Amino acid sequence: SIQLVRHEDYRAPDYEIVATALEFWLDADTTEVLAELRLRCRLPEPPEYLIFQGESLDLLELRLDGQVVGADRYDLLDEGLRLHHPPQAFTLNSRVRVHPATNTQLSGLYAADGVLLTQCEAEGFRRITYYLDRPDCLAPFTVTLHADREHYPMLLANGNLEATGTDGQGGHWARWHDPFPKPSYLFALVAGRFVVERDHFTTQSGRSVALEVYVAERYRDACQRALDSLKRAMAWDERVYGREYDLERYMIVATDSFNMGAMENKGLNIFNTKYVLASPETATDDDYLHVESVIAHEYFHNWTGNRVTLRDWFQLSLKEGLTVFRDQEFSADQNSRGVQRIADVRRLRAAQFPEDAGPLAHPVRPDAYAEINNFYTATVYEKGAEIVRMIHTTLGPERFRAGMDAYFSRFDGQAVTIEDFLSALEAGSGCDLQAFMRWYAQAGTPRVEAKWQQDLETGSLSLELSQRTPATPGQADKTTLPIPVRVALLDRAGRRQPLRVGNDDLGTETVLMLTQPQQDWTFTGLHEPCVPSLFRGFSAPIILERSDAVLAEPFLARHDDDPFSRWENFQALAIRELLGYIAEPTRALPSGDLREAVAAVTSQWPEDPAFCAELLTLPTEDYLGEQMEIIQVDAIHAARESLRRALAMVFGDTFMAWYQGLAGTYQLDGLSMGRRRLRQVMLSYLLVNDRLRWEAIALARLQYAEADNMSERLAAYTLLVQDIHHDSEDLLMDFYQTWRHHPLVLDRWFSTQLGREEPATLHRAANLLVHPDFDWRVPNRVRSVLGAFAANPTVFHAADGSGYRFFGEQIRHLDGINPQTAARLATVLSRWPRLDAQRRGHMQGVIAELARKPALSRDLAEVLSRCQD
Ligand code: DPP
Ligand code: ZN
Repeated sequence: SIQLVRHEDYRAPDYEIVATALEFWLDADTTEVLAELRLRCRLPEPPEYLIFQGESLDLLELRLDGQVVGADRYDLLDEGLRLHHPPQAFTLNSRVRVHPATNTQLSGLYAADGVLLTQCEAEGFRRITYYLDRPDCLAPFTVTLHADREHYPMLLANGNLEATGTDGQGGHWARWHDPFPKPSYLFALVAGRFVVERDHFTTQSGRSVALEVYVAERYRDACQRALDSLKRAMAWDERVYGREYDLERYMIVATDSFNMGAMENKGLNIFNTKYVLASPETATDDDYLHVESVIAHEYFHNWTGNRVTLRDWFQLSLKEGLTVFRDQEFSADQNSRGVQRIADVRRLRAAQFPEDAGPLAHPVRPDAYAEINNFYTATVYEKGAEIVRMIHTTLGPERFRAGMDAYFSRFDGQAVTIEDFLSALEAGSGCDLQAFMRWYAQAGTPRVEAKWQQDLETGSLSLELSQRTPATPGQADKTTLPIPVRVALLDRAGRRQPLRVGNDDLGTETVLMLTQPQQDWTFTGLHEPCVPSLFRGFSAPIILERSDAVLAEPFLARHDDDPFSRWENFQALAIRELLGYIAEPTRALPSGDLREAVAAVTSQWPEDPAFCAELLTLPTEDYLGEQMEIIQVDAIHAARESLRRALAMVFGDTFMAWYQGLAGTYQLDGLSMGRRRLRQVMLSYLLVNDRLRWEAIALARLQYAEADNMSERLAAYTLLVQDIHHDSEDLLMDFYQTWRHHPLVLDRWFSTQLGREEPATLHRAANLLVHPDFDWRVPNRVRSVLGAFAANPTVFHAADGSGYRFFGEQIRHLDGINPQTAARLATVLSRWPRLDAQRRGHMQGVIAELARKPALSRDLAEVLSRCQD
């Protein structure tokens, strides 16, 4: 069985590393690494042995205080090097060899596109040298890089550049020093040939910071968005948190070969090109938004993650949940707060709610793991961000800020826990937050039930809320949670009413704290009929069950003044309509409530097109599936298509008028982006309107051909290519010919065609895997095929199991190349408990067969084993 690391087994390290000096002789085939570690025992007596983690290292030499260490003094184990009888204080020198060109895991030091670079989080540093590779072991690093000047003209590492020189015979070197003690997971080096786009930022205290983005020559013109976003993020963190950047320069390096989105290495971020590059010709509006938020996210880590780091990997959400919350708030301030919140909740519901409801459910702070890479999950990130948001909502911005100030001043330079975080927030804010610890410890999405009653005579309205959290694997019994409920009461015209409870005047919007299994509140002075608007802004990551849904939703979908809540109720109407249709497919669509809600939107020109686009986008098939005990894959697809068609028929003329009227020149402000998004929604409806379809196809083809930006081009392209009644082979060819040399756009060529919901897509996927431009070593490309395939409900969930089997075979192959990416993709196999009996059997069969294979990675083995529990 699989060996687990457990939270309860945490022990502080026996030794600290006082200073780390590394010297690299870089070469793609064989790189030599010399490490000099100055160690000091933290115990009164040194222990019997000390283990340095190491993986896939060829040890050439080992010295202790200058003396060669005899073979009897150490052992090489699977996990690393065990040194016997370590002295109280000593210097260890090791010389090892590593092989970047054959490192297809993309963890440790690897070669990609002629560049040498590193990824160390979570445990990649041990693939570079023997080390105490744990986040609570902090040291200042000095790093000297030697390389051939022709192939690797630029040599980068963390911190400040101290010296450079030549080595003779075409070699050169550079020495970097990072004065801020850091754990090894934040180490980075990069060697290669780049163009550098530069800018600078003057901090609040007047220091000038050099900003540098390193990209391959062909990407030279696509760096402006990243630099702008970075400067805005730096200014925002000063304004909102008082946090200033601390080194002389901030470097960002872009690579096409990266497992994650990006990595916050101190002073030297390494980014997946997907989240750095943006030009109108190649990037969509969503890409622009993603670049902004990921650039900000990695920047914000400089304080939440780097300056204050983690004691152990169980605390991962301490930096990730907090930093996601920070980047969401940054984006909300840059763009539309309401639309941002809707997007964040969509993501939470698409990825985290299903995770929390299935075999992979785990607390935001897990209790145990086999492979920590498997815990970079939606739960740790997105639900973790929701917990921080609830604390923020509870404290209000000023007290939250005071708490964060206390957190930074107490723990700067330390490796800490989630308890430390809460205690600092308590000290700074003066509020008791202990109950929030339960949100970190308890898995599962709580259900909140709402009931209310109004007495017009006495003018009182009583609201009763109750909570329960369903059992999850390994956690049968659940406790009550502190749940902030942002609430308003709306009269028939949608006006907010004053909130009075007892003698307290709470304004027209307030936050109630639900801390008991059941609680009620009585509001007074309400002589007009009211409807409660609950969980405004999605004030807690729960599922709301309201007893008055049939009455409240149509009203709130039209009148709620909270944009999230209005959208939420609009979605609820659509969901009710779709589930009703699945139960009774002869029913006419759209029914009165939804039709009226849409009519209310379409009766006026869309002043806020981005928000209108959100309202008029139907819930995804996945989200509909989440609403059902057993996911009826085919019925959901059929119902959603029918409703789309029905809405298109009723509102076709308005949709056409909007499509035409919303056209405008390409700009990158929020209004222009919103227009483009709404036009895309309009076009998608027009294509399923029988009367307007031919005109719509012509318009889509024209939009594809004439757009001067990728947002509009890709929107039209995707709709046409995914329309299974339309022959788009000519578009596929044209798109390929135009973009074959641009990897990020070519990824779209791969993924878009796999969105066609027809059986032939299985065959298409198999062909794409042997396409000359397919590369198993590049995660973006792999995801553009396997990820897109698994997201296609019709093909992946084919009733005969062919989709699962095909997918399983590819995962098996990928596991031999890149276990981290294979394990991540394999998590879709956790969906079986909610499938019908036939599909469930097929999916379980694929899991069992995969799990039996020899030589599985620890990553994949753990995911499969948890899927089988
Ligand atoms: N690079 C990942 C992130 O920033 C892990 N730290 O979320
Ligand atoms: Zn992060």
